[in-house]
Amino acid sequence: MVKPSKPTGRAAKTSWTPSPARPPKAAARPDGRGADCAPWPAAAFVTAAHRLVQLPPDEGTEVAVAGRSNAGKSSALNAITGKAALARVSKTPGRTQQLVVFELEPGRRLVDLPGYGYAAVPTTLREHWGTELRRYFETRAALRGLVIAMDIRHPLRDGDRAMIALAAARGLPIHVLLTKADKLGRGAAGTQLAAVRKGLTDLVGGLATVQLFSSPKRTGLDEARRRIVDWLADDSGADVGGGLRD
Ligand SMILES: Nc1nc2c(ncn2[C@@H]2O[C@H](COP(=O)(O)OP(=O)(O)OP(=O)(O)O)[C@@H](O)[C@H]2O)c(=O)[nH]1
Ligand SMILES: [Mg+2]
Repeated sequence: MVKPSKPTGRAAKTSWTPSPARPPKAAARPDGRGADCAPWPAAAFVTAAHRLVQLPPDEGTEVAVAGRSNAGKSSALNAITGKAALARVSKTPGRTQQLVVFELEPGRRLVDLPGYGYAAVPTTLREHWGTELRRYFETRAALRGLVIAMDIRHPLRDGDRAMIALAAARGLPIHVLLTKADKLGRGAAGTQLAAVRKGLTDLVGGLATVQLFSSPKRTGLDEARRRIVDWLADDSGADVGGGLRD
């Protein structure tokens, strides 16, 4: 067996050379396409709105994020923005019952919609959000797309379908994150991904896309970020009923 020789001569003078086995970390890129970079270093909470009139002015662009209670929406928001404490993660379902607005950069927002499907939310509050969300989708000119977090083990429930219908009624693109993908094996996750893709195609044709996602394993971050970056960059005007009037 040949022993590795000690560094001598010229090689010994070199204090450090990068090992080809461990390439340097990818630099952060503003478009979210880096290996594991946060594309919005200044992402910050703006407001929690109980009514649409409390939202920031309907200018710039925004992406709505929806999901059943406990689907992993807040965890996904934190992972995608690279800010561990941006949205509140809870073990108690049904905590987020407001429109929570985060600004990623000036004029580019994420809007965390109230979680649905949680029985303990009072009926009056549920009705309130039924009405407000419908108006939000019908009138919000800045809205460019809808991200829906669905637990990979329980996808496409009634609430998810209702959200999809709201977005599709306006021709808004939809991107589904199959969250908690780490809870299934690779094969089962792939099977579920294919089934949901088929279900979405049956519902809204080419309007919806879907991917695997896991917050703790950081699976699917780049794909999710890319989708959001692309939507937020769309500065074309939206064809809606003229913004909020009250
Ligand atoms: N294993 C696993 N657990 C997750 C994942 N995402 C979220 N969780 C856990 O699921 C629970 C709910 O996560 P949240 O991110 O608070 O879910 P949410 O959809 O925002 O819930 P509400 O706002 O209460 O409706 C927490 O205990 C998280 O740690 C994931 O990708 N994998
Ligand atoms: Mg939440």
